[in-house]
Amino acid sequence: MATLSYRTAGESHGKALISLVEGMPAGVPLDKSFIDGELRRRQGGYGRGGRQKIETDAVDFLTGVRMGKSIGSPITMLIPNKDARLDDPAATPPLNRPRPGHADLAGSIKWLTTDCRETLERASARETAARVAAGGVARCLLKEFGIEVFGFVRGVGPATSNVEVTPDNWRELLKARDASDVYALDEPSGDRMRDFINDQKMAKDTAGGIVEAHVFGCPVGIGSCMTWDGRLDSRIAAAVVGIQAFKGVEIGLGFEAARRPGSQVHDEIGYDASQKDNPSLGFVRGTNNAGGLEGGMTNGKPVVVRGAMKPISTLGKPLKSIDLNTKATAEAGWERSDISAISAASVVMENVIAFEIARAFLEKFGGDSLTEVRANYDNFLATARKLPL
Ligand code: EPS
Repeated sequence: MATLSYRTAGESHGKALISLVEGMPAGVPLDKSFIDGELRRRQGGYGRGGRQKIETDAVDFLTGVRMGKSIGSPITMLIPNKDARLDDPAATPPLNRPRPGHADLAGSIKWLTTDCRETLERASARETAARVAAGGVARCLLKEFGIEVFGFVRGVGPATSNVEVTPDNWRELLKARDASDVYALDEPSGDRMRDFINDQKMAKDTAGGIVEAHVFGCPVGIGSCMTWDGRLDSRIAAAVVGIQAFKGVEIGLGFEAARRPGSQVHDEIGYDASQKDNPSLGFVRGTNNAGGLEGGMTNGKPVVVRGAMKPISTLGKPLKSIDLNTKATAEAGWERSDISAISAASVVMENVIAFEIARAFLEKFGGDSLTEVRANYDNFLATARKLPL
């Protein structure tokens, strides 16, 4: 049985994006309307550029699915690009003036060219549509076990929301997020975020921000402390900083934990027999500063992750750069882009995290079919409830 994994292919203005997911057990209902809904949300958000008016992203399942369910074979999804023009040199002209912050300079030197075009076509965040599709497939599995993921925008520039997210209020907050064009949780902070984006637009500048995701319903014990790359927090961190333009990741209290004494960081442990049938097995905590992960394993509390996205590197008022052909000082190149893609980034982050949760989930409970996975899951929880054995 293959480990759950995915690959993407495709350029921003090539024919299509492709997402290839391997290792999904047979029998998992794959909800195309849910996955397409996530792709639509990724296209949305306040401050986006003209590209999203051209595209209507949706997946076409090419392989691995029969009658709406996985059959255990590799799953391929195609997302066509309407704005395909990669082979037209007039429509995708060379870009010789690298944008500070983009992959342009490093990529051009690496591939021994002075045309940044080929690097930027693959480096573009358009590729995140394929990651969202892979995450969407993973979430179809997680949903079978009551595991749900909620992502939103915590802040844009200096505008931040202080709304607390809990297992009891997140469904209400999801409605607020879906009513917000910046994907914020409350209107006053959403207004401030929008104002900051507007200010950057007026100044021909760009905005970054902080996105947050909460994963509810994880059983205790997925991930492992046995190897550095088996730790679920190390995988989540890699998946998050692997998103285009992400520069930082925090789990639970994150960097704040380093500033406090231990007594104000660690989540005291209790037991509540009335909750023993939950995936948390009844082990309760008054706080969740660990963000649901201890020793690289889920501890029964929600997994909480924040990611920092830098501002988009294509500026309407370009920064100083050079012409790679002459080495003379020049303004950086300009391509159609976004003022802010932070709302889209929240959708990408929640989906790449979902994929890592699903991967670790199948490492613990894996089987060739959903029926086998369910038996393994139920058996583990039933046995853990009997402790001490
Ligand atoms: C994006 C598509 C791109 C950009 C943006 C994100 O489309 P285009 O280059 O045709 O306008 O809008 O990409 C970047 C911010 C970047 O730096 O490449 C998308 O679909 O998310």
